[in-house]
Amino acid sequence: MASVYVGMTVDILHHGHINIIEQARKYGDVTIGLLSDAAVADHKRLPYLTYEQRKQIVENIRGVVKVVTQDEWDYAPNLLKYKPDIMVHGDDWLEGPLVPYRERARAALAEYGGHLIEIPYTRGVSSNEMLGQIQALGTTPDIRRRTLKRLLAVKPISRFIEAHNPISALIAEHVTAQRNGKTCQFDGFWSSSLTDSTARGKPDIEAVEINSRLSNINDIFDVTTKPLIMDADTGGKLEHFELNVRSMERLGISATIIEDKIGLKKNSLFGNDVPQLQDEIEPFCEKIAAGRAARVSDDFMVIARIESLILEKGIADAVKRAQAYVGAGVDGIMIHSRQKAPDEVFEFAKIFKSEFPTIPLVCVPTSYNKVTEEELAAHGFNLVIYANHMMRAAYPAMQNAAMEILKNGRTAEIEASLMSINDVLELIPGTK
Ligand code: SPV
Ligand code: MG
Repeated sequence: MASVYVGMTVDILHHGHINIIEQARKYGDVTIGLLSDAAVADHKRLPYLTYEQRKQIVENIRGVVKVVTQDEWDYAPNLLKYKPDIMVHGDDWLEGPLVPYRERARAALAEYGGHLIEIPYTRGVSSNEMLGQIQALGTTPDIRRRTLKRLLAVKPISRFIEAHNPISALIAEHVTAQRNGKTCQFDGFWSSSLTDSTARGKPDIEAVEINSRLSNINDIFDVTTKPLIMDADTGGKLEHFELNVRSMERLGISATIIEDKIGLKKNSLFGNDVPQLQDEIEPFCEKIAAGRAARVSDDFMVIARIESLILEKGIADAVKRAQAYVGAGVDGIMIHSRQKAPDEVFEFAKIFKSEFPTIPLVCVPTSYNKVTEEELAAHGFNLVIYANHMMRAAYPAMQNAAMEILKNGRTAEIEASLMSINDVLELIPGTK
């Protein structure tokens, strides 16, 4: 029997997959190259089903003799490794973004004398369309919550963006862009104390009470499916933090980040320009441990944010605190800085990662904004948070619109810079 290779993701199993396997088995014994979560997450949204769940499904499809892991979006490495006589693929890759992958697969097959068979793509079915339907159906708190840990396990660096209301979250949920031949999207949302406070016209001093913030997140969760990390400021009193962890976890929030400050909290980007106090190590460790003990599931993460660099206490203080917080069981560390260059967070990352290579490291590059995700990943960061950019993008546009209406006594002048009513209808399903 000839050996036949078919690469697949199989998140949402449909008759298109069955058709292709039915066709493939006419040529020989079918091996499915099942794309790993990492391979998919590099190009698309993380699959809803885990690799193990997807594998279980595929192994039980008639005609599948073997399942191997395809660790890359590119088929070529597996073709060269397994050297199947035949590779079968749908003809949907004759045009569009998959063309370079087709070329690489052809070159790999040519290297050892394998053959490519392209079969007509099954009409009227598309995983992408189905994905849209799943998004319309929504998700559950459990599935949403555990997505962050899955992302951290497979992506070199995950990217989260601030969302301060459902419409900003909807934009963050759906927006995609092409970069280096890959489709990029945001992996999840940051519920920022700064932008949640600003949206309510209040200063960022822990004045917006937790129930108001959770209610806002609940509204965001009504219309989105991606995971969310909540900025819980200092975490408040230990006893309150324990209760709040329960509420956050129940809602489906994936992680909370608490900062090691005490007293009247001021926004970190002010640094020592305003009076701010850092907590002692011991009580903050107790708060971390209490928050973790309050969780019901292991999926919810308590991440500690170190403010030593913000308060100009130096790298050694930041490292000492990181060691203590890890000792208290923390699930991740965020190192914050308000420098214009990333040098000090890179220095911290180097020391931290050499001691704790598996503990997720988070950064918020608001001030050192020239650094790229690739550079951050290369220096050991696992998660980047764009902490306030949706808010800062929206309000100047509103201010300008309001001013132009006043100036002109009508709206014609600003129409071209506004979202069209059709785009509004497109963004909000069910409006029409
Ligand atoms: C926030 O977004 O509220 C943060 C990050 O805590 S920062 O504003 O940089 O302090
Ligand atoms: Mg904050």
